[in-house]
Amino acid sequence: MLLTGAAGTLGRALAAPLRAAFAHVRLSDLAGPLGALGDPQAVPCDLADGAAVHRLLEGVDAVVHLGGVSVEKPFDVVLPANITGAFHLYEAARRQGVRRIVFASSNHVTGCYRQDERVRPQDPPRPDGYYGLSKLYGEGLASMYWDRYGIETVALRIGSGTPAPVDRRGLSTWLHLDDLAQLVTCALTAPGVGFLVAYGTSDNARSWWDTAEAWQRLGYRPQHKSEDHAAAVQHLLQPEGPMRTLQGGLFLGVGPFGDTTP
Ligand code: NAI
Ligand code: 15L
Repeated sequence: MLLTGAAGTLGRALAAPLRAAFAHVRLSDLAGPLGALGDPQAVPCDLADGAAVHRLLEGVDAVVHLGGVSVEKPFDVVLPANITGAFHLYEAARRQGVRRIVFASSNHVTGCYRQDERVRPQDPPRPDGYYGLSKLYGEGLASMYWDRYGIETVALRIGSGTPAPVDRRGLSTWLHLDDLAQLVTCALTAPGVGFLVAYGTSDNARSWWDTAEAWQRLGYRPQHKSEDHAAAVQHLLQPEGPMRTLQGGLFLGVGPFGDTTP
């Protein structure tokens, strides 16, 4: 099994539980961040480098794909890692016979829904920026590679993976890191998923997302409740305007960017 983005926040939280559950786990990230992991077996790879991604997937049967730009940035920053990189990953998966990919999508695919709306995975996407759009592209790739080539994907629209909710928005979006590990393990092992989109959160009473059916298919049962943290953070609000009223929160305050065309 391959874990991309292994040196990132979620990758560092997932490596140990994945290694406990699966026999062979290959870690990968950009060379710089990867050095800090101190794993001699880890494989440096820039997702924008197609030939390197094809080598990275040799002998791999499943991928947890976390690698890429994880926040809102200008399009020319998002493009190579998240769009070209996702294309390289799926194309390498096809050639190498990978059976399943767990794709770290994001709640920012639907970040322009209002916070008083409840969203299901099958509702129309409303991305809140270039980052959310790149995750929508990844979901589209996953759908196409399932329909045409039989490669299964669970696309997890992750909320906010943090040790505890950080503000009122987090009471709706939080994903405890132990629940993340359970969710990713379920996404790797649940039978017959085909192409499935699920939101990734803990058991949050204030959730904006109706994802129960997808969780049932995955067998995911979150163990943590954001409401236990409500008293500590519910007074912490985003600035007034779209950052407070739309689900994407602070990402709505990033951009537009200056002219970044070459
Ligand atoms: P992160 O930014 O901490 O980690 C991402 C990793 O990807 C980094 O270690 C970075 O070096 C690597 N990376 C960036 N460009 C790359 C490239 N061209 N080639 C290879 N590796 C590259 O992000 P985090 O928080 O760990 O998130 C992991 C994944 O989950 C990301 O795809 C992110 O978009 C997604 N996600 C995370 C959420 C969260 O709450 N942390 C919420 C929703 C989605
Ligand atoms: C994401 O997609 C980001 O990767 C993460 O850094 C958080 O900002 C998260 O969404 C969120 O919406 O809280």
